Amino acid sequence: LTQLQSQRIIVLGLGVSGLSTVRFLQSKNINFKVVDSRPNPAGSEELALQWPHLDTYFGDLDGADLANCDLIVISPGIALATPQVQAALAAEVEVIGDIELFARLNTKPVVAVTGSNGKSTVVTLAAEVLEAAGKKVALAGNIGTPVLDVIDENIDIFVLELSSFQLETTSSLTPVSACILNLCEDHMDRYTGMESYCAAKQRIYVGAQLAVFNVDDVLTHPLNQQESVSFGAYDADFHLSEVNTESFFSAHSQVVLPVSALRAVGKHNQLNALAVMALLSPFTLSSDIFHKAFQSFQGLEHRCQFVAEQDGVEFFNDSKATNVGATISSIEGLTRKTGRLILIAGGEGKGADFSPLTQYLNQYVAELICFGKDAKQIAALKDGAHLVTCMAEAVSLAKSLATHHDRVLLAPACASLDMYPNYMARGEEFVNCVTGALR
Ligand code: UMA
Ligand code: ADP
Repeated sequence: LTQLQSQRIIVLGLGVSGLSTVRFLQSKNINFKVVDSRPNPAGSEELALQWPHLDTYFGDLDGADLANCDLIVISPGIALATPQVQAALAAEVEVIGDIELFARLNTKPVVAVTGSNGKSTVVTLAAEVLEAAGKKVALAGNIGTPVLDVIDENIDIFVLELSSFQLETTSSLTPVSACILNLCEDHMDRYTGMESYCAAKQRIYVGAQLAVFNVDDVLTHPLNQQESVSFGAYDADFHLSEVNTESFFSAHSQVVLPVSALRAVGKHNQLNALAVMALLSPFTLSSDIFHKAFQSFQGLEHRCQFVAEQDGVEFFNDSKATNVGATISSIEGLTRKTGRLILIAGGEGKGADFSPLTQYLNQYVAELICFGKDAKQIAALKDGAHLVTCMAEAVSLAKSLATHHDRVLLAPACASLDMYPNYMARGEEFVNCVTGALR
């Protein structure tokens, strides 16, 4: 803190994390300037209301003089490759994120999770298990609550969801355990390819006391020699096993608790549960505690969530399926012996290659309905796909195509930002279109 007090600091980006950095630095009486490339950034109203006298610069970063300071606390939404940020780095300005600031100041244990899919589910379940064990837990990071908002709270353990963007600017985190759940193409508009995306994710293991990796996803395996445990369906430290036709979550070949204890459905959630057990292994919790938390955890909103049933047709909202991998796991999770699957997809594809979807669209999806910016690219993968212009049309068409025992799934494989403020708004519109028309 003393060092921060003597530095010329720029808080770059005024969204949720920028505002939180402002709040934190203000509370410590540290001086700084706020910069955002947008003329009217998300947090500007709150800033004007609470701290009208702060030094600010909003607009083209060319005029922001980023190279003329000691430290930039950058928001995750701004790429390090931004030319003005590169110029600052070349001028030996230190550029860190809010997670790095947190890591330098925090003294409490941290459990950290990254991956392409399942992060929010895993951190939430992990936090609930720790709470069931009587711990005071703060759940923060990419999930929504910025870490600096909770750093001063009376907490036993921090459970952090970390994005690749956040990891790029973090180097001092020393988690008790850290996990990369899985890796599939995402955010290809920010990375030059899978290699640089994976390299950002691998940073989570660097200071970790225990690396938790997915045995079936080689990209998640730690690159360096370090203490590690694996999770996965079969040949892993934390795995599934069958005893007298019943499935169990097991650790090192010892049965821990029945899979039926987990209320959240789908094979991917069983893997998420195994990841939680592996991540929390350093805390030596009893199986009763896992049992209790697994039973009460219902899964998160907008993730493969059951919405309604009408005339024997079930509707599921997986608006959070914002990349190809998530949509594939959703299709697999909802494929059953009876009835057909009708998929609604499309939106902002973030430069992704959709071709891995082809096999799943043709094998498991009976009708494909697409809308949004990159709809045509997805529709092109399946003969007879339908193109519509909005959610209301998509749901209405899905209803007219569906018959008894069919399932209608919103799993867009795309971000929502071409048409909605966020994936929640998209999921809510789906739910409204489904239930509104049901009345
Ligand atoms: N932006 C500008 N100019 C700026 C600053 C930001 O145009 O000067 C734009 C960014 O390009 C981006 C948007 O503003 O489109 C928001 O960026 P931000 O860095 O201001 O975001 P915050 O509001 O601070 O929220 C961030 C995370 N957002 C991103 O990484 C884009 C939130 O994750 C996170 O919950 C929050 O910090 C608290 O830690 C959201 C997210 O979409 C949920 N994450 C991505 C994902 O999960 O796929 C990585
Ligand atoms: P994240 O925070 O990484 O985006 P979420 O828990 O919010 O992860 O889930 C995002 C999407 O990924 C949802 O569509 C969900 O159904 C799917 N999903 C969850 N866990 C997994 C997993 N282990 N593997 C693949 N997909 C998953």
